[in-house]
Amino acid sequence: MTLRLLTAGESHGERLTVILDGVPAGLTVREEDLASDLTRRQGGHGRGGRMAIEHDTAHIVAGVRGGLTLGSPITLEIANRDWENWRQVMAVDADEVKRKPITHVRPGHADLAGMLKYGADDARDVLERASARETAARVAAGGVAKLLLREFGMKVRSYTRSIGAIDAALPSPIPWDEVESSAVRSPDGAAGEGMVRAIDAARERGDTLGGVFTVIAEGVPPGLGSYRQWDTRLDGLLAQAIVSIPVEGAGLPGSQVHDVPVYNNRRLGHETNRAGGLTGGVSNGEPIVVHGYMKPISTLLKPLATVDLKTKEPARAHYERSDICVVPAAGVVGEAMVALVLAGVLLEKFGSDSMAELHRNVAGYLQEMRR
Ligand code: EPS
Repeated sequence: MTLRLLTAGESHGERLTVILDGVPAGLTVREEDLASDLTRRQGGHGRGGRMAIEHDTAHIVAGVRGGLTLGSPITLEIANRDWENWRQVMAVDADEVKRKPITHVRPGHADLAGMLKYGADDARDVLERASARETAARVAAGGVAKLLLREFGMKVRSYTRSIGAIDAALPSPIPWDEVESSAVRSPDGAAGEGMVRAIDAARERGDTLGGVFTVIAEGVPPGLGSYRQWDTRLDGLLAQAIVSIPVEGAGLPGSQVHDVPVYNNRRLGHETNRAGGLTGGVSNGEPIVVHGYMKPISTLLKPLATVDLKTKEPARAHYERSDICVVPAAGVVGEAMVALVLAGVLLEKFGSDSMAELHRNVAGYLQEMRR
């Protein structure tokens, strides 16, 4: 991969660290450009107590000088404010660490599989890294990818399509301002209110809710990704980043599914965009549409049944604190992952060390296409 992302950090450790390798030299990146997505990720009705503690900001520690990227790996750090309350539990030093093993593994979480895999006897050793807290690091990196894509007129946005059993009606065009002011990032006000009520009802029951979010990338030029190999297809890369790209027409005949090409204003396009901007694993110039399906959070206020791994007796799953629903936040994470994948395939196609070179290559390609 041309653009590589590595993250490190435990949920209650000192900080999250991000290394984004492969960004060309000469891209303007400022800490404040990464702030708003980190704040958006923390929001949404249904979040738990942790988000009242954290105030996620990305501190740039490498790869940028005088406001411009150097072409070297970009390193970002996000502090975990909650670490102050976990210093002993998470201490690096053997003399300082305070252990209180968690053995009541949570159904649906990585707890049990991770303990078996690593031979751990404390689920804390697994859940700290498996926690969705790591998505803050992805959103910070995605912020850099979005800055790169913005230079070429690409925009990556998302909305909540459903939470629990409540589906949003999808107005066209999507009212993006309303999405951002909605408590659940819904494009449909009435459904949004229903989603808030559903989350409150789940909270009352001690339960959690999942849902579906949709990420839309606009301004994507045709020709990104490739059908050359199975692992170069853009739909496959996006699926890996988001898990699910449902092809909604799977149950319909071809005559009702495929998008008819049209030539308008010296530009080739399509009458419809049922394929979600991807044909043969390659961007086709229409907006790219990705739906992410999110299961409900595994930590339930009213814990599910489990087994105590120490006594092997039936038990109630571990509960510390949790969110009720994070689908609105998941959309923001989805944007970050889509932006990272698109920035990766853009760099792969137009491979360059500097932004000036990249701009020249993209402009030359687009000009050639219009002939
Ligand atoms: C998260 C931080 C976590 C959880 C959530 C995501 O904070 P804490 O565990 O301290 O409450 O709110 O993680 C999970 C729901 C999970 O199952 O791992 C965050 O920053 O998004």
